Amino acid sequence: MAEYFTGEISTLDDFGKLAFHSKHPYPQFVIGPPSHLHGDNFAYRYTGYIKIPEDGLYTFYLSSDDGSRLYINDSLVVDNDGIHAMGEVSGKVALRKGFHKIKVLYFEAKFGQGLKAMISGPGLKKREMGPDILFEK
Ligand SMILES: [Ca+2]
Repeated sequence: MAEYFTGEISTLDDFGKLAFHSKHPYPQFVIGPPSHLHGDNFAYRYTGYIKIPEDGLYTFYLSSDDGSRLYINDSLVVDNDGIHAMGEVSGKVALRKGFHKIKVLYFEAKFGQGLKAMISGPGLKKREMGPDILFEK
């Protein structure tokens, strides 16, 4: 599930200042419509659950232009906040096999835009998180 927001911010700390626009049933962390309506000054909040295949230490990666953050079970794991060109930041967390809450925040200020969210760990080679391991409930 993705919630789409509009407004001008330069850090995800100010996410609360954005205006809610609409909800979309995106099955993964992608920049989709209706961002084409605005081009600049928009943001997404993606929420759902990730299925972890076995107990172990997992690495999450966010590449974004501009800022992004990833939370697992409401704890910040990857912080790639701020206005910047595409660049990857990662973070590690120990997880049990099964379903865990996942949330990604993303904003685009001006010029180029992009977002890529990946995972690696026991049973998972580094790969984009897709609809086979992401669930709405
Ligand atoms: Ca940008």
